[in-house]
Amino acid sequence: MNQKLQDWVDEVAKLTTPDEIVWCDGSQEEYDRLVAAMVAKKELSRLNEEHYPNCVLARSDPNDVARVEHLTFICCDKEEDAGPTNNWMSPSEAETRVKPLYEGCMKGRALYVVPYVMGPLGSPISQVGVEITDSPYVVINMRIMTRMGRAALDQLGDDGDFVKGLHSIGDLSPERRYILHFPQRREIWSIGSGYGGNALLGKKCFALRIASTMARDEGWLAEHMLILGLESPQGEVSYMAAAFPSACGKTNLAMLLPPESQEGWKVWTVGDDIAWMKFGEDGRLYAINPEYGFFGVAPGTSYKTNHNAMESLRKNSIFTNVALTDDGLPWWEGMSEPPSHAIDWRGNDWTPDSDTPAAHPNSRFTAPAGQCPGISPEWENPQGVPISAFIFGGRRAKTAPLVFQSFDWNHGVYVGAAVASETTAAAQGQAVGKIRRDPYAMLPFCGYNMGDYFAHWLEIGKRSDAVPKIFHVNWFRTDDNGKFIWPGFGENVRVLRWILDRCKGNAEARETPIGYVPAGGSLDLRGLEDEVDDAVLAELLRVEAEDWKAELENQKEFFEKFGDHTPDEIWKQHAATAERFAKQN
Ligand code: O2Y
Ligand code: MN
Repeated sequence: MNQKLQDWVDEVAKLTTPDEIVWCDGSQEEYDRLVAAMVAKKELSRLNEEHYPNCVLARSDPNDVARVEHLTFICCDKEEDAGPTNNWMSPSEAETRVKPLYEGCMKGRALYVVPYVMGPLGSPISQVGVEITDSPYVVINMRIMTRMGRAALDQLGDDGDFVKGLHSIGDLSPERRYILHFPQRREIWSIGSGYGGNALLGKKCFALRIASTMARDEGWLAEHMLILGLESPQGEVSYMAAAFPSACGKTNLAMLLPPESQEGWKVWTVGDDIAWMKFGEDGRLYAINPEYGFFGVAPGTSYKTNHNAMESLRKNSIFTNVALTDDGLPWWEGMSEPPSHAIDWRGNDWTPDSDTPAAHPNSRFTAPAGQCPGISPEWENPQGVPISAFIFGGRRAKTAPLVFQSFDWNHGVYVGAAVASETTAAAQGQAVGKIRRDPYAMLPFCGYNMGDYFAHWLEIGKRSDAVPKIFHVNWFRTDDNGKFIWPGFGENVRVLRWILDRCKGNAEARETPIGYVPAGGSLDLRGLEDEVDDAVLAELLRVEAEDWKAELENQKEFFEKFGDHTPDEIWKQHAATAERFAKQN
């Protein structure tokens, strides 16, 4: 028994006064018992056993349906260390303002101790966490999303350290909801929410906010990136990690199925959301997926848009806030033809004539990653997979070409820092088309000052000559009528192939002021000629000086926010880009 863990559990139990303490072992029997108890209390319902075996539906409180960035805080000593893009609360204010909310909060409930490992068991890149929670919904989700229970206690050992996560649903009131991170003492407090990223503390709270500070201190990377393996017809697999802001199709890219015209090419999924990377002895960066499952957004997911995601969720999965058909099947907008009647995510009758969506726009499926038909044979390799390319991307109607490669590492760090996306109404509930800067897609997830984070990336590049090449993609370029001009989805494998060819020095490129774009003929468009003719390709790869003038101004305003924390090198790269445009004229 780990004494530090026992002492912490005792301390939390004294504060929260639960009726009982349950140490979770992560077994199937424990999972089944928890599900059965929740079904009996009508907190879950079982889905059609024939079509969705061992699957359940959960409905969250209607006031608790998404991450709450405005209630998410970094609690370090100095506000400056949290930076201007994080909310900050001093650790002493956390003690007086938030800790009292935990007093007696588990009375009448069980306290579950959930030990878990982020990453493959025994991996030198993995880390142990323990979440204390009073939510059985959290326990069953954690069992899918992490390696949970006895195996984690074994990995922790008698004297190992772990990240502490204290979670209570509290009274679910948004007025008493807080998600706090203490990067210095590697601790998380979450109260007042039972949903997703607020409550499954291994994911965004640990694997990104806390881990990004550990990575800075220890010289590695904790990133909001998918990891995929691209296999050539000759059977050689190369790995890439990619960061995109939300609503850019990250899970779809991680699970891409190449079209028939790309015979022999295959994409393997290693992870769809988070990558932890450390240097190997050969100087390459090796990545693991710290997660064990997918917590995917349901609306828009279909056999047409993401076949492998649909196959992943057909058994042993939890659905949250989706609709329920009269046949006991889960349904959401974009999945298939709407049913003539369903029960919506709030539990009300719904028909296609209803004014409200059947599934909540942020409804989710929690599915075991091992059920994905395209899961990489290497996804549990404790050593991780060697990364050849980093890919950044955003949703841009104009400005960003389909793909470009950075000139070198430092330029690529600047490209990552300048990632931005135009909002869709569904994604942000804001005006459509507004530019939101989201460096490395980490804006809501970096546990420290983002200016220092850029500096950390620059430092990583100094450590090795074998760091990945850096690229930027944009699947969302439109014509003057607002119509997408790149087909996207499976066809994106053509761009991945160009990226791979560039990594191997096998593809021609044309230099532009922002980086290298594919030279004529180097992007394989065979079979797409009708859709992507020469004029469309020219538009997809156009780097328009006027657009970039506005873009550079917008970047400047953003980088200024970080004051002295923005590294000089970022300003140097920004100025060099402007100069290259000036020279062009
Ligand atoms: O709304 C939530 O709680 C989940 S957010 C999420 C879930 C899975 C993967 N990525 C995200 C995200 O916000 O980046
Ligand atoms: Mn994410």
